[in-house]
Amino acid sequence: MRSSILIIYTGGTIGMKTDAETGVLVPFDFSGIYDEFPSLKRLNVDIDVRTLSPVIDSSNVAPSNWVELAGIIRDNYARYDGFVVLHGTDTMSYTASALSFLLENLAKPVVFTGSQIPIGVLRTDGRENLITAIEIAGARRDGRPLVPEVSLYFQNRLFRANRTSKRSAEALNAFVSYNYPPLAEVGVNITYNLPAILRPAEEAAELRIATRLGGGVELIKLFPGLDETILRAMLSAPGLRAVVLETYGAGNAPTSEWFIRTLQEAIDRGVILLNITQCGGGRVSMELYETGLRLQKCGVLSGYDMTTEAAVTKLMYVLGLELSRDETEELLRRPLHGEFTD
Ligand code: ASN
Repeated sequence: MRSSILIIYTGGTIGMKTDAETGVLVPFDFSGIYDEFPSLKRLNVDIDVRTLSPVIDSSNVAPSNWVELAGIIRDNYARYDGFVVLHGTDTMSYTASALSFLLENLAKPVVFTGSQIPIGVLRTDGRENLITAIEIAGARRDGRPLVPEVSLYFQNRLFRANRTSKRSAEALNAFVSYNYPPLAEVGVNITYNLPAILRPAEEAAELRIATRLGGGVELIKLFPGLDETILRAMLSAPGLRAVVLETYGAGNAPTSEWFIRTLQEAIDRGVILLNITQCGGGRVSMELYETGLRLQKCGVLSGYDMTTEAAVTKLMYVLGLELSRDETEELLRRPLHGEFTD
């Protein structure tokens, strides 16, 4: 049985090609995808393309784009078996993480990909990324999709999207997932890691999307020498509702009196503090050292082994639900879409 796939092109390097006459980079027209890649006809999929207007470099992506993307997927959900989102690499992990929260009850594949070299340049990595992402989005076994979650495919590996980060502005294997194994590895064959893939709780449940993301989120990365006045100013910013605190190692921070007091005052004013580690790999265990325990005691929440991208977008999603403080914290304490291992 053929699968039908909707490609949503948002912008980024993958959508550029060299103009044969002038030699400059011009946008690639994905609606002519079969002319550019006749070999796609050999895949067992029917492809439609939707191009966002305007297409954007992913540095210009804003939460409103995430809501727009979620809306496109919802509006086309019944008509397609899977979705491929082509996105600039710079903020792809943010968008893909956000979509993992916004798309509630997702039971079909949504595969993000992009490229480091434009698709119309001879040595591009985009061609393989695109073709394999399409194949994965359409892959089924016994009539059911093999990867019914939001994923990110790049350079031979398929990851859970909300576990990824862009790690290189140069390497073609630009994305990492330090704390969760690949959902699939691609060599001569595509080998799926089935036990690692999320299964929808209720396959027949209707796709719902959240359409509001909360503002007032701040990201603070600790470093030796962080100034009291600056930290106090950051934690007193008007409209501040939640902070992702990137701490050291296993969730550790200075024990100095002023530092703890400044955090405590923010928490007492109702600001949520979520502790993640600035190390790429590993997790927050605030009970391990005195330097973590002090944070836990003043009400800082553990982000376990979450990426910065997942922590920021999860906070926006949860704040957008406008729940009580207790309900908000309850959603932050448990993984909603496999974004951390507790
Ligand atoms: N600046 C580009 C973007 O993120 C980078 C890329 O796609 N490789 O849109």
